[in-house]
Amino acid sequence: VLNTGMLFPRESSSREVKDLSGLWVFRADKSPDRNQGFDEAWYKSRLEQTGPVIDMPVPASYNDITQDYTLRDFIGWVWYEREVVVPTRWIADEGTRVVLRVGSAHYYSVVWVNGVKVTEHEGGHLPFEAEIGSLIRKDPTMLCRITIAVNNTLTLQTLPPGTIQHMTDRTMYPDGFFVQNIYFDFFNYAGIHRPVLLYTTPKAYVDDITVVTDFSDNTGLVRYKVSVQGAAPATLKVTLVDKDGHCVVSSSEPSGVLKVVDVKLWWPYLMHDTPGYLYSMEVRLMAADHRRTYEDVYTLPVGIRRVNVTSTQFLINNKPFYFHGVNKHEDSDIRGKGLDWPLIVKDFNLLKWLGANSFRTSHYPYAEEILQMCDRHGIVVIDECPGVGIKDIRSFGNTSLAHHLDVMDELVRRDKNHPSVVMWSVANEPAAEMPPAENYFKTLIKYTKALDPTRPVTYITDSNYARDRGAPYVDVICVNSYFSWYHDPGHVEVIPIQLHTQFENWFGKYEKPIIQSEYGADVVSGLHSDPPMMFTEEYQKVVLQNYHDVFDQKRKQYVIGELIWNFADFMTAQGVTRVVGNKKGIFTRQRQPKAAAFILKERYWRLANETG
Ligand code: BDP
Repeated sequence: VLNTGMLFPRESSSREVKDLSGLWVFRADKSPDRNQGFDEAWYKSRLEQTGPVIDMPVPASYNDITQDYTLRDFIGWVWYEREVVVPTRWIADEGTRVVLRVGSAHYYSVVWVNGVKVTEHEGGHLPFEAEIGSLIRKDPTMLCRITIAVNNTLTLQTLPPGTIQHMTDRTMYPDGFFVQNIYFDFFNYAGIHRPVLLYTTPKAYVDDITVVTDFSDNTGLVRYKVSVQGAAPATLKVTLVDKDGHCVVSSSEPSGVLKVVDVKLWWPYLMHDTPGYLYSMEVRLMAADHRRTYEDVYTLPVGIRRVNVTSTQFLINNKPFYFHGVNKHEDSDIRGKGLDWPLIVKDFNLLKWLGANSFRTSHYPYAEEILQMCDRHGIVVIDECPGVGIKDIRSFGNTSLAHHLDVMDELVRRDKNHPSVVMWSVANEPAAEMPPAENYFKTLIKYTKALDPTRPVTYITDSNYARDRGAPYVDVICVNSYFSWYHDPGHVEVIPIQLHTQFENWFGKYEKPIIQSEYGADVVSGLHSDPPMMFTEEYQKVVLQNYHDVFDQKRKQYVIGELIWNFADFMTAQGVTRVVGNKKGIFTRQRQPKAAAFILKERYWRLANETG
C-alpha cells in the first residue's frame, strides 16, 4: 500500500504553484527499435542539440497536433522538454521543498531534471511526482531543465492491455511494420495529458489527509486523519469552515471526529436546492527540527454525506438515489485527451441542460479538476480505473493483477476525499466468464474495499448472468447491453423482451440493485429516415424510447440507474465499423445535440421531479 499522499497541489500561505502548461519541445523517437533516445542519452543535453524538434502543447495528446499520420499513429517513446526559471526564493531556502508533478502522461513515463533521473511511472490517467529542490540547488545556474519521455506501448500486462504485432512477411509489409492491437473502443491517445506543475511546501508538511463523513440527525460527523512528513513533533490545528467563512468546529489532534451541528449535507444535483455544499477543512501544521520551525497550511474541500447500498436501492443521505446520467470520455478535437477548461465547463453546462445527475468516468480516471467540479455542482460519479479490455486470458495473470492492485491504490489515494465519488468501478467488460476471472475479481474487489471500506465497488459487465464469475463480489450489478444494435441489428422490437429478461435474470440470481451502465446506438449526425434505420437520428431515438419504457417498469423495483452510451461522439482506432470514431454520442464531438438529446433531456428532468 502506498505510504505517501497525493494531495492536489493548492496554493496557500505556505505553498506556491507554478503551472508549466504551454509549449514544450518535442521529438518522437522513430528509430526502428524506438530506443535511440536512451542509447544516445537525449536527456543529458537540450533536446534540440540531439536532433530536430517541434513545438508541442502541454497538456494535450500529441496525436492530432501535426499533419503527420505517422505521429498520429505513433507507438513508442516520445520526448518532451521544457526549461523553467525557478524563483530564487524557492531554492535559496533549504527549508522549502520543490516538487515536480505530472497530472498524467500516457502510458509509461521517465522524468529527468538537468539530466538526472528523478522518477518513473507506469500508467496513464493518474498523477505522479518527485522532489527536485536539492537537484536544482546543485546547479550553479539554478537551471531546471525537465525532460519527460513517454511510451504509449500497451502489453498484456498494462492497463488497459494490448499487444504488439510484428508483420514479418516482407512480400506484404514494409520493413519494421508493426501494429498495436487494443481491446477497447477509443483512440489510444498519448502524451502529457494533464498539467505539469512545480509546487512548493515547507520541509515539514501536510502529506496526506483522509476524510470519511457521516451524520446522525442533524449532526455531521467528519472522521479525519492527517499525516505529516519532514519533522516532529508537530502541533496541528484542524478547522472546519462553512461557506460563509465561519469556523464551525476545530481540533488539535492529528486524527479524530469533528462534530458539525446543524450540518448542511452534500446533496446531488436536482435532489436539493443547494447541491454540492462544501465545507473547507483547513489544516495548519507547525513543526520544528533542530534548526528551525515550519508552518504549512493546506485546505481541503469537504462534503458531508453518506452512501449505502441495499438489495434494491442506492441511498445517498438515506434517500434513494436514481442515476440518470451519462458515460463520458476525455476526448475532443485536436487536443485528444488533453485537459481543456473550455471543454470541461461546456460539458458541465450540457450535463445541467440535460438534467443529468451523474456520470461514470468510462474507462479511466478523469482529471481531478473534473472531480472538483462534480463536488461543487453535486454531480455524482462512478469512478472507473483503466481496467478496460481485459479479454485475453494472459491478462488475468499475477503480474497483471499486481499492477491492477497498484492502480486501485493510486486511484483511491487520489480520489478518496471527493464527496461526488460514490462508487469505484474496477473494470469495464472484462472476460468475466473465464475461470481465472473468479480469483482475479475476488482479490481485486476485496483489496479495493480494504483501501476504502466506505464506498461500494462494482465492475461493468457484458457477460452472461449465469456465467459471470466476478458478479458475486460486487455491491451493485452494472450491465451493458446493445439490443437491436450488436444483437438483432435493426430490430428495435426485440428490446422490451430482451431487456426485461436481462434485468430479471440478474436480479433473480443476485438480488442486488442494477444499473444499466451502457446502452445506445450510433448516429451520423444529420442522417434521417422514417421508418427509422440504423445510424439515423430517428433510430437512436426509438432505441432510447424502447429502453426507457422498461427502465420505467423496473426502476420501481431494483433498477437504480441508467447511463447512456455516450455523452458525445469520440475518436476510436480506424476500423470498418467506425466512421471517423464512435458515433453513439447524443451530442456530436463538437458538443452539438442530436435529436435523441432532446428525448433524454425531457426524460431526465421528469425523473428529477419524480425521484429527486
Ligand atoms: C461497449 C464498450 C464501450 C464501447 C461501446 C460501443 O464498453 O467502450 O464504445 O461498447 O461499442 O462494449 O459503442
